[in-house]
Amino acid sequence: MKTYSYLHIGEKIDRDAHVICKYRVTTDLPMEKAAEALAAEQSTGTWTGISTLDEDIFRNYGGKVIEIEGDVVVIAFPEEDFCIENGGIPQILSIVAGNLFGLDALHKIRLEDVDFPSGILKKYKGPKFGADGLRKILDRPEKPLVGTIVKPKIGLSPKDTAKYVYEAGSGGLTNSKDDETLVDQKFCPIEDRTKAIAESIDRLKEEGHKMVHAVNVSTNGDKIVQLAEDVQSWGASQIMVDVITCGFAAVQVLAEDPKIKVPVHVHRTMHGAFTKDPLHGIAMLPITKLVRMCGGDALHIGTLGVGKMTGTVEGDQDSLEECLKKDVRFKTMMPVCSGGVYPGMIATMIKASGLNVQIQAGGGVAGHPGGVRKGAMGMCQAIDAAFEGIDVSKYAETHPELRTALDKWGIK
Ligand code: RUB
Repeated sequence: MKTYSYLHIGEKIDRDAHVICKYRVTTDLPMEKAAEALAAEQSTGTWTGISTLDEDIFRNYGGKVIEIEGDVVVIAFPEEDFCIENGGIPQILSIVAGNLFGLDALHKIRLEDVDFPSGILKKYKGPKFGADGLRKILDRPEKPLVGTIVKPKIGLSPKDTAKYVYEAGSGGLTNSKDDETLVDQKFCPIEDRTKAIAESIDRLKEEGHKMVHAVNVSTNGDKIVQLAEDVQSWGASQIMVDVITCGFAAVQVLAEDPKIKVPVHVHRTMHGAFTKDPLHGIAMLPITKLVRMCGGDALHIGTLGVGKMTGTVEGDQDSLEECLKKDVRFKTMMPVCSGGVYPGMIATMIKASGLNVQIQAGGGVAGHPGGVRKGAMGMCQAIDAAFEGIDVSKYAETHPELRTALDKWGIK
């Protein structure tokens, strides 16, 4: 039986006719062998030679190992291996991030990056609003957006949730959102919550302050579009979806629904299962690319090394840059820094992120000794200090809400 080599190192390939994937591989095999096993499994091969593979199939559809550098392997998959209309991101992932994770010969493997050819990219629409659209809605052209996650995550009634949102907006926050575990529990039905929050946001608007609140519509595939449309009809100013638990297709179907006329906030709960190990899983960079293609308007990217969740400055910066890159066909997407955020870390965070971000705090607002409104003020003051380039302790001398926050949580 003829054997085929998937090694094409040094050969010229048309990068715009392939999906190019970069993997970090940990294995006892010689790296060439591991790379070949990977390219074979994800395209035209399997663990043994097969009588049904011929030259034409191999040439047209076989994955090509085009680079090996230390533990990094680059594989180019022909564009024809993908079917976007019927298949989409689920089918893309089955190739670039599929069986390969289970191959016993690879102790660990991490998808670090993926580049798509223009033929695939043009089948996606990207964000409807994006970072600029969100800024326009909020009338906040330059400063970082500043938000909160309503806390406690679960347990508040619709009325108390709406009160929290009103207090947060009165303190100056531009954004608030449901947490990932809240959807439609008995203690806080989504219809009542959305309507009550909409009233708070209308009241803030009458008082001259613009704010949006993302209502979590993460649910089963057969229900998500209807729920999002319902939530919008009840007055939601933004919707939220969990991309990992609901899937990329859920983000896409919401973003591309012509009836949905509010931005889509994308949370990433569960990502730590595959992003945390630097040698195994999937980096946030490919996730970010896919969410932007699918039309997320804002995406959690981490806190650039200062918050409560694991993450590195470099890794989060990669994701942030991918959200805001201009040389792609899609609108930019608002990077969201969230998870254990409090006012005393904002200067450090902004130094690493720049100003085009949404910074949000749950505990860092609701944990303020003066309550939600003062907690929101403390966050806004920390953002203002960083925006104006004033040392946070100095700024706190004339801003008591910030002073209280620094006294409680310190400076990082
Ligand atoms: C925020 C919170 C969010 C995290 C998720 O609450 O718990 O769900 O942002 O992390 P708090 P990530 O401000 O009280 O920590 O954004 O990294 O996905």
